[in-house]
Amino acid sequence: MNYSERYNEAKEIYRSVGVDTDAAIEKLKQIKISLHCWQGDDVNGFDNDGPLTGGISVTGNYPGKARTPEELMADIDKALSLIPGKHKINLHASYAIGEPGEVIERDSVKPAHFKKWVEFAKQRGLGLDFNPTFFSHPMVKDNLTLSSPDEDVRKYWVRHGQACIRIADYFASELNSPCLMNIWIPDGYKDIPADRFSPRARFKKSLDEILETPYDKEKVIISLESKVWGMGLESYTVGSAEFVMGYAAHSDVIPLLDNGHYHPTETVSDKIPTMLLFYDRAALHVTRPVRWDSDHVVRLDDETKEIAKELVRCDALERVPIGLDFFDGSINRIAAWVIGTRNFQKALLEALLAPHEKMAAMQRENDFTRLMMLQEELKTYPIGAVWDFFCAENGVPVREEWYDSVEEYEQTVLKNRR
Ligand code: RNT
Ligand code: ZN
Repeated sequence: MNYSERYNEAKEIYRSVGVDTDAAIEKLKQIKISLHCWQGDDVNGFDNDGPLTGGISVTGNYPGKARTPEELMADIDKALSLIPGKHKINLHASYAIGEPGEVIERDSVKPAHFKKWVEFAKQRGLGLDFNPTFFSHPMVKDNLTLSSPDEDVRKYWVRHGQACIRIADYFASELNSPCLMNIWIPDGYKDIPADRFSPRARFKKSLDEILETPYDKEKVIISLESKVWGMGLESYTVGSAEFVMGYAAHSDVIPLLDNGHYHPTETVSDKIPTMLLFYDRAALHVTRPVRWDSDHVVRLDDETKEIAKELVRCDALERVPIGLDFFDGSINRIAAWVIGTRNFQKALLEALLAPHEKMAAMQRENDFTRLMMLQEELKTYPIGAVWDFFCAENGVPVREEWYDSVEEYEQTVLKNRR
């Protein structure tokens, strides 16, 4: 199939509204998305075999989930081979790799436990991002970690945070690429608390203690992710949006916005331009909430497109690291990665193919009729021809062609994992 012909036609159509498609695809190629390792194994990790806790949950029992580092790495390779561009891998501390029989304690996890991941990233020219894992662990007592009133518990998790900064620093220096280390804690209460102040004061103190750990501030960026509620944590979340905005305003930490972590009518697309007025950077977890923070696979829906538009029209692609955060165990997990990542790339492409300056001028001039007309007409512009060309140029399968190889992988590899 000749993708250039359709592309050239599309190029002319976009040119008529002042959009340069060559520039758009060149820009898209540079945008790194951080692929979350945890879609591959339902957030299990390798450092213990307890249940998933922390107010999050994965449903589905699709066969073939990765059980070992080797399997997870192979699955990531498979997914990356079907996603255009060069990206990053986002790891959780629970994905530490020990010697056979070694028990890795979260409070003493070491860079050495991630040596294999660094080799993996180096061989493929990928960057690594990192997350301390403050969930799915016996030291999470009564849903509390860094805000616990029990000093043994609190201190344990402070040491975990400190250990993770050293690992993030190791990633950045080994790979000579920036590492985003994101802190999210599940701490909260199921029912109406008697004291909302003290847990947050303890969380603040714990963060201060974690951040005393020296690290390369040029290369390691630490973010803090807020949340409105979780399962079993319905009434109170220690790390609320205001907590994160406040802490980030008074420290080197940047805020991270997960679009599943707000009340249903709030939108992260509206928050991005606001945050950019007050913070040098703000990070993202792109996900899809369905009625709650369900972490469904990212679709090419309106809010996803709107988030991408804000990144592009605020010229914020350098200031907003993009990570994905969904986990679905009910479908082929590799396909989930590919669908979600390609969807966010399509959203970015659509954003790059819009004449933002022109439309902003219509808003300034109160020409809202013309603005609505153009916004709607753009929806049926030939983005598909540009996307197909982009995939072909970047050596990945075009349109649904990628699915054949996932099916084959399922038959030859995933089926044997029992
Ligand atoms: C949970 C947060 C958090 C996790 C991952 C696994 O609600 O979104 O980002 O999903 O760290
Ligand atoms: Zn998240």
